[in-house]
Amino acid sequence: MPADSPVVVVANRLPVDQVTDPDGTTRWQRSPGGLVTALEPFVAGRGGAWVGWSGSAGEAPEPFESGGMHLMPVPLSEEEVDGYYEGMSNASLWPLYHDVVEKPEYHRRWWDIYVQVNKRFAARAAEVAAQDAIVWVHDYQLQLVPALLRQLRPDLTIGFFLHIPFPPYELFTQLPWRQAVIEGLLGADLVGFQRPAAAANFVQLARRLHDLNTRGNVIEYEKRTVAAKAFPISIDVASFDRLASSEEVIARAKEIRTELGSPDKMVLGVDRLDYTKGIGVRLNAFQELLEDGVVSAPETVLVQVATPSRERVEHYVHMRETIEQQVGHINGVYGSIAGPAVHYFNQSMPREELAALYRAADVMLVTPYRDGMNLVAKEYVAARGDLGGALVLSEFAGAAAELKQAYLVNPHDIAGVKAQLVRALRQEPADGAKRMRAMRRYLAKNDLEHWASSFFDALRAQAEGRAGTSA
Ligand code: ADQ
Repeated sequence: MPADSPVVVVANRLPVDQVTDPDGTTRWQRSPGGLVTALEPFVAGRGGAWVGWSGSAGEAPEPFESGGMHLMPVPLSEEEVDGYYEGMSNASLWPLYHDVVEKPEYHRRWWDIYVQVNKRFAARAAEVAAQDAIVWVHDYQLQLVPALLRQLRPDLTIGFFLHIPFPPYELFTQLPWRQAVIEGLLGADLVGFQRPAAAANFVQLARRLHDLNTRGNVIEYEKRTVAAKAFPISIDVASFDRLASSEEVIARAKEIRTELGSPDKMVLGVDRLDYTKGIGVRLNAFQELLEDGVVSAPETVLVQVATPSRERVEHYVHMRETIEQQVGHINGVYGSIAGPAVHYFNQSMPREELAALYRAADVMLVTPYRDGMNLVAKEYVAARGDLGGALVLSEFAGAAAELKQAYLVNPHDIAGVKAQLVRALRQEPADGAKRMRAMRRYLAKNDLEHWASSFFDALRAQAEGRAGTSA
């Protein structure tokens, strides 16, 4: 592949998944995620490239074209998937960056492999980027890429965006390789976060760990400046709204209520099965409300959809067992022949079905202990073109700073969660509609396109500033 891409995205995964058809042939299919939708317009159609892992261990396929983009697969061996992805990324950095909700494990072997894999991603990006190209690196798996890439290609403009929270000094400094990670990020011209507090944490770490001069959100580093700023991610609001208002989805939403036994109230949770998401908080609050007799089943039911995730990481295996035991317990005590109190699905669902569930639910419960943003909360609001429903949202999700009319909760305070859930269940329709309208108005302006273009604009401005200083 020639080194001529003016825009390069570097992310852990490629924007396509390999699928096998019934006749045994394999092909690449565009991944369903929002990131792909957001970035495609900036990359496709102008010779842009995407560097990422294919999702399976072993040799990587040759570079190929898809959806108007050059795709550059990065190979990972079994040992690298174990050390870089499941180990360093998901068992060290993920829990550390989420307020150590689970205890992070630190292993020197994982770190060495993380460094090795980050070098490979940087080398691939350096190969495809045109002179003075813009490179946008994503997320906690690739924090060393900005500096490694700058060493190889000082001509590039490099942006980095972290999708998850960034911890304060007091937590981050647990990391045995804390200086190397900050140095890695300082290779970028612009470092984007979900929340301003995360950007401030990064600036403070650069100042205290590396003794650098900082002015507001700008860090002076090696005769350049690095800006740190919040760019709260969003969803494709209009398309989700359209989907959820389609006749098929509205009909399916009615059908879901009927299939559930026509309950008076339906409460919903939708998450990746992850310990940061606070699924246990919801089950505890709902169980206590049943115990207290404040709600009863099957008049009020909880539907929890939890997509299987990271099933080879030990914390996740244990958490799944605990949740499934609790669901079993609640249904054993409060279910009846008429149906269970909690409908639990350990499945991934198509977008249409998710939209119908959102549309059917009276209350959406989003209770993470810590979450960079939480797109489920935004999807729920986008789906409620009927202005129905109520959102109960953790203060510790990035989305809480934007969806201010939600019923906000502290997930560590079960009494508070119960009280807000009851308020949401009993809200006056007019009050609910007012809250929903305000949140929808905000989201309509702050959609995914807005997120991607603000980041690119800020990155280009940094690049122009750089050119201006060196001229
Ligand atoms: P995630 O931790 O994966 O993302 P989130 O933002 O909630 O969390 O996104 C989950 C996505 O998966 C949503 O689009 C949702 O619809 C989908 N999903 C969840 N359960 C599903 C199911 N059962 N079936 C099908 N789809 C399901 C990370 C960070 C977040 C940040 C995003 C984007 O942890 O804080 O918002 O990146 O930056």
